[in-house]
Amino acid sequence: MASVSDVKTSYNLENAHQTMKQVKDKKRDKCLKIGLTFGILIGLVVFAIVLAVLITVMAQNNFNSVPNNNNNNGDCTTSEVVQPRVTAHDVNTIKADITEHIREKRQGGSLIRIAGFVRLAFHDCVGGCDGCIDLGNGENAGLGLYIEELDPVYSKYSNKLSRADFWQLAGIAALQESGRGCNNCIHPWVQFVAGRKDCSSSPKYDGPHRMFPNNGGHANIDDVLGFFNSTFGLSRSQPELAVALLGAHSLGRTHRGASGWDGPWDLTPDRLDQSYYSDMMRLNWTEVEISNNKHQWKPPIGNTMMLHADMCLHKVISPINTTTGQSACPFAQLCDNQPETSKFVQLFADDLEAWERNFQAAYYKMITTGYTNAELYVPA
Ligand code: HEM
Ligand SMILES: *[C@@H]1O[C@H](CO)[C@@H](O)[C@H](O)[C@H]1NC(C)=O
Ligand SMILES: *[C@@H]1O[C@H](CO)[C@@H](O)[C@H](O)[C@H]1NC(C)=O
Ligand SMILES: *[C@@H]1O[C@H](CO)[C@@H](O)[C@H](O)[C@H]1NC(C)=O
Ligand SMILES: [Ca+2]
Repeated sequence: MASVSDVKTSYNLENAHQTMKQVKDKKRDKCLKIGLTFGILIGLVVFAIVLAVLITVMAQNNFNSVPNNNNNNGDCTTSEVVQPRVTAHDVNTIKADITEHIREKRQGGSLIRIAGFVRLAFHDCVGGCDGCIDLGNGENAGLGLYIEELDPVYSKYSNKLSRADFWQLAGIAALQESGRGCNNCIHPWVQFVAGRKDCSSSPKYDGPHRMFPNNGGHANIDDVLGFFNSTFGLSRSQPELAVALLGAHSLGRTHRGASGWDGPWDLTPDRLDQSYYSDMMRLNWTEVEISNNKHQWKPPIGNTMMLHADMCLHKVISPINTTTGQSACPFAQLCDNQPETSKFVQLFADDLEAWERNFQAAYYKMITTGYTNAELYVPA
């Protein structure tokens, strides 16, 4: 649309230039006949009149072209939208329904679905948030249960929003629930925007394999920061965004039956508190092999853990043996601090507000992956 109006404008300008040239030529003839002084006077008057006419015409053209433009835009948008817009009222209803589901599934007082829904929201946005998860990809192991459980809830609202939007709303509802009544938690305020489109096989996915940073569990700092840069546009020159987002591991746990790793990152798996960062800094972590070619980090006491992808934010643990997954520096206290990111692990362990701010920004980038601002809308 912009190019059409640009062409129109330059066409008018060209006409104007040509008219101006003709006027100037006429003026020169008169000058020769009547004499220099009188000629200049007449010329100035004619020039002023023509200029006034030109300005009026051009102003009118501009005035006309603006509403035309808007009408065209309006037509395009209307013809593209298939799904009716979800309203703010709908969003509140659906979110309350999801929250009720999270509370129903609590186990031993812990709201274990909070972590599951946040992980689902993350994984759906790898390759663009599209309501589709490839359960044949080992990186997605364990997500099938959450998808199955959420589907009866989604089917109540499938005429109002895409599954991709619904999963992101579930992630936001989970984040909100994790902060309820928690003073030492972040309370990230993430604007829910709608307008995502499901892939045709939703909730299954049958397109080309999507890459995760895990690299068979051998991830190092370049894998992790490179992944967040290329997948979610979290710039490598602002590693604090990646460090803040990975703090989502303050929620949930790894499962032997899913990824094969074992244990939670901290002792508060339904709370987005700073333990993930402070434990990483404070505890005497040692690398252990928990099964063939699978290594994780363990503290002296307790069953918590860190993946290589977590520990590499704080310590230089590379090179990691690509066959065994073993770190070249298996005692974290003896490893160098990671020069790019360790300072942000420290910052977020100390400063709740700084973590919240960076988490919020990074999370919003994640959940809008694959869409332009024009394709998404804030429900009204
Ligand atoms: C370098 C990037 C990442 C790696 C290598 C990674 C790896 C993993 C692994 C191996 C698990 C365990 C899965 C299982 O066995 O059940 C897991 C769980 C989880 N991840 Fe990540 N993750 C990454 C980034 C993220 C991000 C960006 C988020 C969210 C913003 C996230 C949120 C979670 C949550 C909440 C869980 C717990 C799920 C549950 O308790 O069921 N992760 N992650
Ligand atoms: C970060 O992502 C941009 C855009 O995809 C890419 O051009 C650039 O090479 C990436 N940088 C790194 C260090 O991965
Ligand atoms: C940390 O753990 C290692 C390995 O278990 C041990 O040798 C070392 O003494 C511990 N360091 C401290 C300060 O406890
Ligand atoms: C990786 O570990 C295997 C088994 O211990 C060993 O044979 C190999 O040399 C190691 N590779 C590197 C690059 O250190
Ligand atoms: Ca926690």
